[in-house]
Amino acid sequence: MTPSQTPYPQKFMTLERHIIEGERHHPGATGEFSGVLTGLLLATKLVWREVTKAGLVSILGKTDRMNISGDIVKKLDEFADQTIFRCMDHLGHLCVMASEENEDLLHIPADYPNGKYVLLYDPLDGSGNIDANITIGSIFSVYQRVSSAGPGTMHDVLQPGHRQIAAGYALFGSSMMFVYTTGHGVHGFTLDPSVGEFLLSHENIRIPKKGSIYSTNQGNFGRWKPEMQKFIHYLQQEDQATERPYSSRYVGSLVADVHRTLLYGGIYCYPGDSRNPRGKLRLMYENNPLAYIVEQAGGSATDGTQRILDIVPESLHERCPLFIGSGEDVRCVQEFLEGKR
Ligand code: FDP
Repeated sequence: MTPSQTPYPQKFMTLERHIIEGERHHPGATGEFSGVLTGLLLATKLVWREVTKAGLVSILGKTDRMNISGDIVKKLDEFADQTIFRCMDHLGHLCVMASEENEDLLHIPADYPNGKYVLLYDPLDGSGNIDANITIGSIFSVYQRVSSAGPGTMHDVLQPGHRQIAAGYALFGSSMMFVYTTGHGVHGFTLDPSVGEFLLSHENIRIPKKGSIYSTNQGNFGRWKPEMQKFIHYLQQEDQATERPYSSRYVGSLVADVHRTLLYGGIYCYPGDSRNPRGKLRLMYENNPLAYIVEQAGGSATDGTQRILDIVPESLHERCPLFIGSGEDVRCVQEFLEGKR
């Protein structure tokens, strides 16, 4: 049997190979952008290693700090936050970072050079689920700097989501996955722990045009506007032609709920409500990267009034409502929210 006749795949597409092959599509690329992605790969692998030990060691548990959004910060969040920063601070590719866990910009230490990219990250999304051994993940978003040189500024960070040049997430579930886009489709890799490599398992993910699953924290129903309540009632009604009633699924880890939506289709909603008119989710660390990924996969994302990626951010930790998923389902919720149905 010749090598080309073996039962193995013709190409072993590891994540690192995919990143390098992507770089070849950009003549003149310096390798710095690839360096950002491989840095993130190492960082998220280190976080995954710690996540898998979470039930075994004393790292699990709460510290008595709150993050700037008022959530209780658990130890694993801190570990993930610091690990990502330390894996990325010295590479010379970034000029500034910002993390959901830190109030201010994270500057590159003076000992290291500043580069041309900006990294925003949510180190551990869905942290309320850590203690229950339920899927959580890390989300990242990369921009090109707009300032010319030196340390990055707030101006470099506060860019609308459509200017992202890469976004992705690491998913810590029954296996670890790394899903990313650089604007040329969305690709998913699954870690083979026996060799420590990510192998291409989901090539060019396309979200179904319409789904039959909705995902939202329905405990907030009484606080929603009537338009949102009406939309959920609509999804619950019986109608074969439109595959209703939809099924309801809610993990409570945004990254996991959006990952399922990406693969199976349907809609994820975190609307504003009477207590939190701007909802709960953060534009820069959660909504923008996930909107970029879902749009790249053929879906859409809106805050109810405009495309998420067109929102011009005003502050680092601002929140906004999120409706994301299959194009037809997002169009449908939009019509309800605008009172057209
Ligand atoms: P968590 O607070 O556990 O970190 O934005 C964070 C987030 O989780 C999302 O991952 C999740 O979808 C959402 O909050 C859950 O919020 P609710 O408890 O209000 O449903």
